[in-house]
Amino acid sequence: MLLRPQPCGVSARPRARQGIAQVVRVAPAPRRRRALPRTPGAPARYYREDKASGATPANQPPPASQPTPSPNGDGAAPPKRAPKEAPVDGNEATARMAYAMSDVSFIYPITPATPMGEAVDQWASEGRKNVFGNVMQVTEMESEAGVAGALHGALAAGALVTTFTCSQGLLLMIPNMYKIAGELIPAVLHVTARALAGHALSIFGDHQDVMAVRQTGWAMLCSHSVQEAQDMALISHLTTFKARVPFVHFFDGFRTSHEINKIKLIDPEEIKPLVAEITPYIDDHRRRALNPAHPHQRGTAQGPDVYFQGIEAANPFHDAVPELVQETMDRVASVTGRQYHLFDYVGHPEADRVVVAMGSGSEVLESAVAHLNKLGQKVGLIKVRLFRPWSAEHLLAALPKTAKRITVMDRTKEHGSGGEPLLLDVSSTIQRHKVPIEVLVGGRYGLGSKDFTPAMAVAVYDNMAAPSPKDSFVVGIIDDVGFSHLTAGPELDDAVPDSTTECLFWGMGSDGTVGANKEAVKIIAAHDGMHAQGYFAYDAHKSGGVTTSHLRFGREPIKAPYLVATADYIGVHQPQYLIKYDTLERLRPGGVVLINAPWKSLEEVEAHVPERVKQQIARLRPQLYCIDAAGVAKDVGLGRRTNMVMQAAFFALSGVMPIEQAIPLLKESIKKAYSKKGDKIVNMNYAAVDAALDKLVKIEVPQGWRMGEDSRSFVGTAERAVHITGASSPADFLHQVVMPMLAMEGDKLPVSVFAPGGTFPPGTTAVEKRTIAAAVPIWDKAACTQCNICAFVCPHAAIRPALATPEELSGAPAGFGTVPIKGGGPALAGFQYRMQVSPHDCTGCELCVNACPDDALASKPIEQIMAGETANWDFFKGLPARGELFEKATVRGSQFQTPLMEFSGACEGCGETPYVKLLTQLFGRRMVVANATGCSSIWGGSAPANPYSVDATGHGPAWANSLFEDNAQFGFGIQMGVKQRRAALAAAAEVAVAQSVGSEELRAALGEWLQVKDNGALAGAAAARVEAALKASPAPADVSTAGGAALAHIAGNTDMLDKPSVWIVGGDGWAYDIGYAGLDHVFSTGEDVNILILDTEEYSNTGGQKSKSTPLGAVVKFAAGGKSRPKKEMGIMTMEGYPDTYVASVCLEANYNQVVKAMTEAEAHPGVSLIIAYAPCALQGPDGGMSKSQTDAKMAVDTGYWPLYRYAPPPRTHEPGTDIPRGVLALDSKKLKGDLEAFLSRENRFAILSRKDKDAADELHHQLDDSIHLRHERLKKMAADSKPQPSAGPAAAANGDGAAPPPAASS
Ligand SMILES: Cc1ncc(C[n+]2csc(CCOP(=O)(O)OP(=O)(O)O)c2C)c(N)n1
Ligand code: SF4
Ligand code: SF4
Repeated sequence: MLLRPQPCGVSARPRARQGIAQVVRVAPAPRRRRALPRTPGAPARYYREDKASGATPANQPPPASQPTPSPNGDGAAPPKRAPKEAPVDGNEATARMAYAMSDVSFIYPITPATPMGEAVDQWASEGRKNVFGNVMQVTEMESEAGVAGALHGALAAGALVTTFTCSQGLLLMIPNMYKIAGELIPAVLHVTARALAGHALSIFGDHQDVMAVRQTGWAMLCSHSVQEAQDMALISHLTTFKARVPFVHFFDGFRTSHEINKIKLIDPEEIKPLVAEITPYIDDHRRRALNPAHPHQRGTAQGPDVYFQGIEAANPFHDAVPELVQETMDRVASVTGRQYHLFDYVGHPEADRVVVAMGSGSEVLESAVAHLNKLGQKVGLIKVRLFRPWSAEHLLAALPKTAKRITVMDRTKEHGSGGEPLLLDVSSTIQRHKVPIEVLVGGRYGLGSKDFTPAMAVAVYDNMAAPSPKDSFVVGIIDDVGFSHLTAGPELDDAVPDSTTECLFWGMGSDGTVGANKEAVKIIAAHDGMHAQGYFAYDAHKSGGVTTSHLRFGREPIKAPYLVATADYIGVHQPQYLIKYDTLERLRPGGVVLINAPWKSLEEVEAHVPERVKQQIARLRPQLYCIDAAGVAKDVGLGRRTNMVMQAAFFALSGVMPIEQAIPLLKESIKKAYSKKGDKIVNMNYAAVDAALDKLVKIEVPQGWRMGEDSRSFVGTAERAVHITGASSPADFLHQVVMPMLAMEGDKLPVSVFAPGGTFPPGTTAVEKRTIAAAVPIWDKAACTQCNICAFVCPHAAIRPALATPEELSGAPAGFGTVPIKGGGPALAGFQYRMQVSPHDCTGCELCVNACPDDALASKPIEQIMAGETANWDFFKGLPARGELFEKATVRGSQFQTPLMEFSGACEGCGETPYVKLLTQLFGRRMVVANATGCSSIWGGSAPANPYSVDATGHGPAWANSLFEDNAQFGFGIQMGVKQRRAALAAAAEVAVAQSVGSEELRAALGEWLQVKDNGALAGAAAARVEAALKASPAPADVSTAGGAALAHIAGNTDMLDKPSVWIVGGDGWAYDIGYAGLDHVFSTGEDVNILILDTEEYSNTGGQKSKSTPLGAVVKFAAGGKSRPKKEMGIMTMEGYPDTYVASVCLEANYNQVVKAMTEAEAHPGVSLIIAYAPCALQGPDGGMSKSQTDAKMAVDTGYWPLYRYAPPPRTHEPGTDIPRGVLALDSKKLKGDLEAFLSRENRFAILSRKDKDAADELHHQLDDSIHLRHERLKKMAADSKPQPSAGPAAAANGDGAAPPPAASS
């Protein structure tokens, strides 16, 4: 083991500094890397000029001009002046060029492309000018289909238009993409290439989406790095006008879009000459536009006589694209000095093995090429830049004549195809041009952002050298079903330059680690001669999840688009992660480890870390440091914000730059970030930096410590997972899949453990045990009045009432205090009551503490109560559920029902989850949920965490997510399927009864069931009787008779006996915008479905963009200047447009009873029901955080900002000659009171505009006030006009399900 005392970073200077008490100077071990020698005689890059065909198309596409002379032999002129260098991510790099080159943009959020839309919206709102001197006009549309339509229209009008999207969004654009290409209109669409939703949704990167549009006729240009994202964006914009072919410019989602790297920025000023060159083509584009001054018609319908020829007429334009792209590449190179080609070859000039690849993976392959050639092999790589139009000639020109074996790497999968798309293109080129090679194989890698590393790339080249190479292989996963995988060796020593420092940070979402690391990248990259790269990986939790930051720093450019594999520095910012995850697995021997913990000695470390970590310390001999960041932050007044402390410690220990230079830069960045908040905050952060350096503690690990010790106690994945979950005997799926995934080791799972089709079992969050609360509520039995409101408001189902007999309590832990149950009559006599918290599942949001009307809950630090309350919770879980003793449809009674949605991954205090939790308490055992994509599909369905669970009989919500845009139709389809199956079941029951088959009990039970089968409250009991009778006398085997067949049918479909309760759930972005057309259609059908809109008044899941529910004056993303139009009145529109729909507007945190009533009534209504639920969200920025969101919710209702009402439609028929019945509207928030401005000033989304532009805010708030009063008057009138009918109240009238009709406003 090497232990030379030299810095792990690029700075060789000692990091000695005044005032680091107790710190032994850092002396990280050296990297075990050697500088890469150049392959003798081989240039670093090798490109073969291709021969243009020379033919000029007859029907006049613009000819390619003469290539610009290439002053340096490589086609690239040196840049005129030193370009500005800056750390940016791929999205920003692209958006800068898109903004500079376009006048109009239509946008819609989708991860990971959203930041590009946000950037252009922001720049436009600041009045930034593009190269044409115009401020871009930016409009958010209702969906990507809408974006594509608007794009087409603006283009047809002659505008310069761009947009940004990926994945499902790109799929929605396909119809218009055909149109735009068919009409030969120049445009650029920037795509962060992302996976598609198939067996599961994935927001991560691969090429499935772009491959799904390769047939639309758009040119497709691929960027392989952050630098290229900028350069290819520009090349696309410049070429499209000449070519009259629209361009998709794409790069890898997350890997490139979200990687921060130091690049050479193109100054929009310096491209003006290039723009001047294409001005005639831009003018042509405008002249071709639809214009009554010189009209023409387009978009005609054509018959068999001419349609075909019309398509072929465009050929010359598409044929000309490759030359035009190359020409633009050359022109751009003359300005930037960076020369690209349609296919760039790198590697040995006489390579016998060549890989063809596209995207960031090619950068990884390039490091393998360097490594292998250095070992004396002859390998090469062709990087595909222009994918469409495919230019076989240019590919062949780039391919070394010596190549005998070729592998094509695709980052996509096409089930059932003869090969993935890039492979097919290369194959056809090879075959049609009769290229004499021995082997051509294809492989897949990197789907859904699976890491692709240099060692895997080496495996690809090794495969090619084998006597019979694997074809259609995968790399990066273990395919133990088809055995198609290649096995990679150890990671390479020389994949990054020797001078590079690699760092890995383990943080918790919202603890500031990621933000601090982004700042560190900026600080270091700004340093002369330094390069920096940052990549950040998150888990699926909305908050409190794990983040890992992968940072690299060095003196040479960093081309390493993969995770850090051997870290010189590891920061463990949450000490519990040492137990939960294998945090040190990627540590380089002798590297630096910093743990955020108050431990001061090796003994203390030993006492707290698991055996596995001790073994790693013994084996890897890190330089180990601890810091009590929480203590430091508290002392300087920063409370729980430990990020500045950890960042200062990082600069002190990592050695990436001398500490005496780093500290002033860090302080400068503090000043920049916090000066708006005042000197006090700035000084507190300064103090945190200074104190951090003083409080670092070096833990000396003696030579030979624990070496040679028995490692049988080594904790493996499963054991660690058991530790996390607290489970004692993990069942198969949990053990094999869920637990390794929870331990962040899903990457190691083989194909065979997954259920094909992507299904996951219920209730897995119950074993997750995140333990993220700093303090949890403890119950005061003397003060409690047993209202159950705390449980009612808890978003996480982490506090629940217990009911037990004295006998059941005999084995209770000592701390399990109870009191006699209050009320409930004889049925409850003798029962004891308790309110129990689950300390591992509570998020510490304090909603329950603030909601308790009796002050019977107080937050206590988790370490004080953990042991006792864990034992209490475990005991509580063993008590019988006693929901049946209570009336469900009450606030108190609902909380005695076991929630069948628990411990979701939502943010602390989320306002969406309590609604869904309550639904499961009311109807969970018979619910089917169609869930739109959005926060509710992420906290509700991020594998392996499934919060939907089952009751003691195994019944519980069946949950599915189709797509964001089609959820209403999906839920409607479920209902139609259910309806058809139940109709067949009813028909069979009728036959069985009529033909007197089966036992007498069965026939009686069936007869009864037929009476009540559509009544949700009664069908369950009748179903149980049918099932019992069937069990008692099974169906006869003879299915040849009608009666026998009917009985067999009933026996085979008992799961349809109880009435399914179909719920269509989603956010306002879905309901008001992208899914509205579907929703509207479902209203029109009158079918028995229930719709719940979780209305956060913005697109929460993608970071808070504007929806049509966003109110006037709110500053959200895509409305940087404040929303200037009123929100859509979904409830009023529905009541007026579809009066037979049940409609309720509710706010759980403001009126508990009303929401229970509304849900009960909605479910009982036999037609369509709509509940619009006000859902406080962290992104609204309530004053005091989510723990105080209840105050905001109450003010929202009091001021009329959020009205409460319930509308019951009239009966569907009425007696001739009587009055036509009307629906009944109950306005539950009758009077407006309170001060609207006081409410608005509590919420950052409104307050932000008041701070920025008081006059604009006053005006918009005034308009908002007016609209609230107008709506209130309107609702009052609607309520007064609606007369209660004797038979009104669909619930009572239709099925007697126990729900009272809403009272009329007058009653
Ligand atoms: C076609 C398509 N476009 C965009 C997205 C990205 N996307 C996923 S969720 C979401 C926002 C959801 O907002 P909302 O419906 O209000 O629900 P919330 O997150 O607020 O609960 C968006 C834009 C997508 N999944 N599919
Ligand atoms: S603090 Fe929040 S998560 Fe914990 S029990 Fe209370 S409401 Fe539930
Ligand atoms: S709705 Fe808001 S609070 Fe709830 S999970 Fe989404 S972002 Fe978090």
